[in-house]
Amino acid sequence: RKNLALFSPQQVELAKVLLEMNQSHLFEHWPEPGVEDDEKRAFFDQVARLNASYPGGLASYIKTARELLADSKAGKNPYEGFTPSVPSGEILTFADDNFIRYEEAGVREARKAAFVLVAGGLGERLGYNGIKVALPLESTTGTCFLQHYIESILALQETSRRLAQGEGPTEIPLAIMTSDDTHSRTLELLEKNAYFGMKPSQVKLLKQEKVACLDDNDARLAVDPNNKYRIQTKPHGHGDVHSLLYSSGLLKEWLGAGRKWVLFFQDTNGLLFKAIPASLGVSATNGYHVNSLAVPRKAKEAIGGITKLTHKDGRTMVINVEYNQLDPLLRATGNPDGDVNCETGYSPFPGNINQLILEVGPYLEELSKTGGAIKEFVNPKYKDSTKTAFKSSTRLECMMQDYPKTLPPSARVGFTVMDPWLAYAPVKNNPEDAAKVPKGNPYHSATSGEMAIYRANSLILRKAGVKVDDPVQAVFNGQEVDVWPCIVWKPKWGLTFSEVKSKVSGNCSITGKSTIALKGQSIYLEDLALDGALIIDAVDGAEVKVGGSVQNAGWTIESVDFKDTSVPEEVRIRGFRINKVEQLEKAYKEPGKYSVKP
Ligand code: UGB
Repeated sequence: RKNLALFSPQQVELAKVLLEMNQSHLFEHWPEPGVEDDEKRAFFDQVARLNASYPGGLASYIKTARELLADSKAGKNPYEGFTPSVPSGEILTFADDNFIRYEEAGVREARKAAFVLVAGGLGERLGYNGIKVALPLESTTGTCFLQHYIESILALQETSRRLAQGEGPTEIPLAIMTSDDTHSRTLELLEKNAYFGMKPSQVKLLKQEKVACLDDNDARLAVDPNNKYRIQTKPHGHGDVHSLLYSSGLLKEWLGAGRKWVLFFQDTNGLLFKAIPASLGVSATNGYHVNSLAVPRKAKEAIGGITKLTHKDGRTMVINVEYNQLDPLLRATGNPDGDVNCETGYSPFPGNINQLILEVGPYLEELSKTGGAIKEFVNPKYKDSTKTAFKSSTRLECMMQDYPKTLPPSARVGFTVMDPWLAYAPVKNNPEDAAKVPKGNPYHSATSGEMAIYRANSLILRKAGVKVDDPVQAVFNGQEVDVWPCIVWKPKWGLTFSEVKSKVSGNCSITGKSTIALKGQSIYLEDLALDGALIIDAVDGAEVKVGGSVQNAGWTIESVDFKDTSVPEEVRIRGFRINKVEQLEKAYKEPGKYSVKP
């Protein structure tokens, strides 16, 4: 009270809110006026930020925290009254007629899309020191995830624009959710690389704020151990993306500009854009308000399961059940074996890859009611079974895939299951943890993430009629992987199967030791027999026909030990490097017609 004169009326209001919410301990150690006044004011700056960035403000945060902490103490099951069952959704098979139809529909819709990348996470499981979007998705070209994502969106934009013949919006916007942990490094990466070819005005960065930590079951806010004038904060989770899109006005802007779809995606999945056109086609064709992308899931794999939940009162919803909750939920509802594979070798519950496609209109309508608030959870680590004290402070968390939880039963919520090799290869686990993954389950490491790119591209070219040798097995960083030829291409070379197919003709073959990098839109493979390394770079407007027999010593893959700190971190986490022995390399910098025929 003695300090009150130091503060603005808004700051006094915030102090009142805190006192009303039983948070007087925050001021207990404050000295007399005149001592550390700037620090006291800085404390209120932080409180104002915490208050403004949470739907309903701090009072609402504390109230929800008390309720959730009481439920947690009582051991309340969040799925009380619900029985899980396997939902039905759209199951796609790469390159069949149905898939091609959906791809065509998706590409047509793409010009009405907006993309949202959630990249605020530190990636604690991976333990990489940089930001994850700066990691190369493969080391043949060294392209990083962010570059690949932007180039994929631009390729989609170009193809969609051509199909629409200039009608409707032409630029596909990209929003990136960052956090204090990733914001400046993400911006720097974009600026240093001229936004990887996207217009800077096309990209919007939305920074998520952390939320206040809680010290006890009464939701007393935790004082930062390093500064008594700060509240300790921790990340709130990827669910923040909804309130940010709403409060920033971006969603409204997108709807006003005629956008129909928002596509959410995560920081490290190098395969994702191969699945985007077809799944957007599914959304458009089936009129889904919510479409979650999924892949067959191995039991106990650390990805959530898409589940149909039926309540005793008849309510149903199709929702992600997070990987640590699926097994207990199944056991508690008459499935004593819990989360196990069925006769297909996979869990019957499709695996959530956290790629969501939402229809903008109904999405904005829903957020206008909720302000973007997503159902939260709390996960305190208790000191003992009395559940009265925590080992360390906790906080509320939320997940973006929980958005459908507040939707009315009339909402059209669906999902699309893709071939696992086509759609999902995240880089989430560090080498030591990946090596411990049960045999047959995906590693989700930098090693498997890169190998999955080569496998998918090999399988796509096979479908397009190219003879590609079988893979060989190798072990890197303790993980057994299939090594396919290192085949990579820029998204503009072929984002859909039809595009890839249109660029390949005659009898083409690629041997197991080969590498091919196609960096240009109009590169055509005609009767190419490749046994070695071939790199073609062509500007837009340069049409290059590549054929005949290309043979050289090629590029080899050399093992690297992840403990060898003399090797850069992004190389050693994958356990190998590429040794560029010999290659045929051609670059075409001027438009024109060219032919490579050694
Ligand atoms: N992220 C943020 O932007 N902000 C945050 O505060 C936290 C994360 P993780 P997680 O695909 O395998 C999810 O940590 O949360 C971003 C799904 O919940 O990589 O353990 C972060 O930058 C799960 O159902 O994953 O698990 C990253 O881009 C399953 O689908 C993204 O959010 C799993 O992903 C995901 O964060 C999966």
